[in-house]
Amino acid sequence: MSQQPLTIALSKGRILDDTLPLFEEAGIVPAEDIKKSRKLIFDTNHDHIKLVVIRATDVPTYVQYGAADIGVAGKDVLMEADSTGLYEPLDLNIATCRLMTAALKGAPEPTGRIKVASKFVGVTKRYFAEQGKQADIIKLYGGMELAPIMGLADLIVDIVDTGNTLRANGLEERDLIAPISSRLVVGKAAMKMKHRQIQPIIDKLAQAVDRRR
Ligand code: PRT
Ligand code: MG
Repeated sequence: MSQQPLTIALSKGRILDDTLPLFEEAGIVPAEDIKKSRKLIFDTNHDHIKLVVIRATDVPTYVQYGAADIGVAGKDVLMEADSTGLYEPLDLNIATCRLMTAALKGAPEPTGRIKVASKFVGVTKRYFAEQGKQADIIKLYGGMELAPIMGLADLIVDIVDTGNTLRANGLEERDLIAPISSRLVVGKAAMKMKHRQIQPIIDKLAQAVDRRR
């Protein structure tokens, strides 16, 4: 029986660096060097599997609308996205980091109405609401570390890995919001319609993740 075509959406940037070796271990290899190409769509060693390489924040959208069947995205992006049309069957345990609050080193814990700068507006709003704290969320698109220095915000919510970026800017970690890693996501419609194709891919990736533990 012939295989239905399958599209996998990969997050470009730092997640891609960890994704490609894992996919190779699971037997899915792009037909050309993705990092040396400006193309966005790639054939693979499987006739029926294509890869698309897109902005991390766009991956849930492609998978949710069924334009891609499977995706790889950071948990931070998934927490911020509306992921009602998605299953999240596998933690790939790659691109690991932490979603944290941070403040100027030594600054007192802010009280009253707190100003928080982040690009993760939805997650930040929910987090402070759960804490029972009043917070004004200020949306930024990058360089969050600058906000407390410039007096724009008391706290930031950002991704931390080694902590070097915070330290270099005179900031320190405060509270852990969530440990982050990249996840395999599958569209709910795709899971139903293409289960026979998709399940073996989930299984192979799960084995590759296990072998690394
Ligand atoms: O950069 P751009 O705006 O184009 O896109 P992007 O930021 O969405 O993509 P990219 O390639 O930066 O990848 C982001 C994804 O990688 C996130 O969604 C996380 O799931 C994951 N990830 C893992 C990280 C980090 N580690 C990480 N360290 N994303 C960002 N960082 C940044 C962080 O924002 C901070 O500026 O690295 C800095 C902190 O690192 P340390 O080591 O100094 O603490
Ligand atoms: Mg980035």
